[in-house]
Amino acid sequence: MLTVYSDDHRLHAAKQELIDGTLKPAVEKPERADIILSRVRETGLGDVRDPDSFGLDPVARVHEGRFLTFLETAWQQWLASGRDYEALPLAWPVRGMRAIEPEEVDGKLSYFSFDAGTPITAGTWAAARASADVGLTATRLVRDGARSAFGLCRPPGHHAATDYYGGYCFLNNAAIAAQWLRDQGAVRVSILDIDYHHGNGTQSIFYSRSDVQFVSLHATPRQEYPFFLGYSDEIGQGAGEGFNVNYPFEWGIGFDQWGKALGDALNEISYYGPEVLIVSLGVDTFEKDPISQFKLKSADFIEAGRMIAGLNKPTVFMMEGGYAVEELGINTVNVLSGFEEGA
Ligand code: FKS
Ligand code: ZN
Repeated sequence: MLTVYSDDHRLHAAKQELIDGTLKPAVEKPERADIILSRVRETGLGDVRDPDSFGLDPVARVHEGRFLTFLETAWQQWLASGRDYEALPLAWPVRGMRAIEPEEVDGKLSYFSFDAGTPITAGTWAAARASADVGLTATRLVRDGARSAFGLCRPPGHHAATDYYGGYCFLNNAAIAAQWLRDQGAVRVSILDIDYHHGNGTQSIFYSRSDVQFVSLHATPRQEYPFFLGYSDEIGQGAGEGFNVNYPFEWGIGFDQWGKALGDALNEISYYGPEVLIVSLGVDTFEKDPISQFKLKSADFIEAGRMIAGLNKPTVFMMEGGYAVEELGINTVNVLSGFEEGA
């Protein structure tokens, strides 16, 4: 399996993030991609190549223009307003308030985000664009006939919606790739999201559509971030009804339950019959993940990869979360090599 990787992920390196009510060293950090890349090389998974630039057009098919303009200019605005640390939002338009885009950068940061845990730095926009190109390049390999490819995306994407960022995500790499496949003529695309957190951004982007199916296994929003989406009664709406499938779980589950749900999810996808499968691959379901509460073991990721291969679909893997840095490379590549064994 080929891996697509860009060094430009380094341009996004937040020093700190808001965790447990205090600023702590960011868990979503460049070392994550480094360790995955070295494991890819160590295990001989396959060659590693640079992404090609797809320009902004495929990105603008998913995200709103004013949101993209904001991301592109946010750091300059932040500097111009006299700050030079990291840009964070502070207040959101909740029930009964007015969602009107403010003029000042502090207001815009809030308007275009949904959490305070996602800092914008000098290189965030460049890194996010490179990450989308990584996902698109991997997707094109599969469109051109590869059985599978791995987009080592960083920053991740599944929490980003058409017009807001959050959860360490700025551009929704998987959604951009799915839309690109549709624009290239694929009739149906499925996105299987196995990150520990619900992919609220991806769900919301395709919620009213039948041409992209979204299937997600994640921690229940009753207990876990992103808290406000991811329940099992979210099945899609209008033309999209029946094409959104959520499997929320309580804290503490292991592979017995998770693996069973994965089997079920794969049946749903098989029944839908996509031309291509995109996997939003997070390994923060791991038992030692520092911010998560599932109990998957390293060997379970091999089995998950095998099961996904059993679908027998052209498959693009795109990196999302996973924060147990020591085992992050092993767990990620376990999914990919399990897939190759199963294929
Ligand atoms: C405040 C703590 C809130 C944010 C968790 C974000 C999870 C991100 C992820 C992704 F795949 F997008 F990277 N926790 N800082 O793992 O879903
Ligand atoms: Zn996650």
